[in-house]
Amino acid sequence: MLIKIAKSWEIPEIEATPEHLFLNRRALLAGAGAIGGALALPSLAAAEDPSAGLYPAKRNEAYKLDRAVTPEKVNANYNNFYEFGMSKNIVDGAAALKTRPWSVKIDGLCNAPQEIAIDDLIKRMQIEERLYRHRCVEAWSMSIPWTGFPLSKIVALADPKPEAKYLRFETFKDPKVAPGQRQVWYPWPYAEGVTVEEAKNDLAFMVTGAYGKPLLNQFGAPIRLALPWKYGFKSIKSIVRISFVAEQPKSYWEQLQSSEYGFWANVNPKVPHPRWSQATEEVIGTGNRVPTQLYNGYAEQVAGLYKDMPQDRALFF
Ligand SMILES: Nc1nc2c(c(=O)[nH]1)N[C@H]1C(S)=C(S)[C@@H](COP(=O)(O)O)O[C@H]1N2
Ligand SMILES: [Mo]
Repeated sequence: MLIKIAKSWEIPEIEATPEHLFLNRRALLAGAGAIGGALALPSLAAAEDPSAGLYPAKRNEAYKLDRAVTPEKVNANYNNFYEFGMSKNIVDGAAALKTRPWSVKIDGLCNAPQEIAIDDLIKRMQIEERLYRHRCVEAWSMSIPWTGFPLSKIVALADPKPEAKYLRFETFKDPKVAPGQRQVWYPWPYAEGVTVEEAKNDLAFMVTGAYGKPLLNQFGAPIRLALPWKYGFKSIKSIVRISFVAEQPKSYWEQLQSSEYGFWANVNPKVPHPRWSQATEEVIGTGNRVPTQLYNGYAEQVAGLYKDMPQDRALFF
């Protein structure tokens, strides 16, 4: 099928309606008022973090960027973390999240189900630094020095049974600290999923740090995912549970609006979101708008994962 696609320079102004406007519409429909204020609890200062001594980790030079790293100050003040509010300014709200003690439960169809304390997990997994691009479905991007370990190591640790076809990830649920979660008509906790094959791809990265130190709360401390070839909403933050399952998991966004946020969510400049173009992206902090690349520029590493799949499905969004 031929689809007429406007060249990036033909696209007038950013048409993107951010994810949060969709959420706001729902909030209005539900007749809700404003979100309550966050509790003013201090976050774990980087120096007190039990894993602080492991940073900065050695950079893996195989992961290069074609653009500058987004300054930490810019990135750390422009975040999507709907548990803490609809705006990009969730730093103060996210400070209420207590990231110790914290553990990650691994369960479902695997031979070694277990619950691991976060510091034991980080120590065990030989963390490294990688420079990754990040492309939000809202048509903006950043570049981040993440620190962490390949998701394939979690697969190896869990030893999945042959029936396991997917991993399902879940974020914490605690409406006392996360005001967004008091809006009970959303499908909390935030959840996401990938196939076992995707999880074994070397690019799939469990992130425990950024900019040479343990993750700041707004980035999804103490552990989040980075799937740089997929739209950013797949990169779930503050993970408490990873389950090996037989059926394709339904993500938070898919439950809200499956016609706009599908399971695969592979970055594809040629397939517009139903409400805006994906042909270009605003590089946050630079004022520049650049063409978006297929699989966000990672086709060489990941296109093979989807070769047997109808391309219109794999590359929908
Ligand atoms: N638990 C949780 N994870 C989440 C989100 C969220 O709201 N809650 N937002 C997602 C979206 S839409 C994006 S673009 C990225 C943003 O990551 P960043 O703030 O580090 O740029 O996190 C993703 N992971
Ligand atoms: Mo996003």
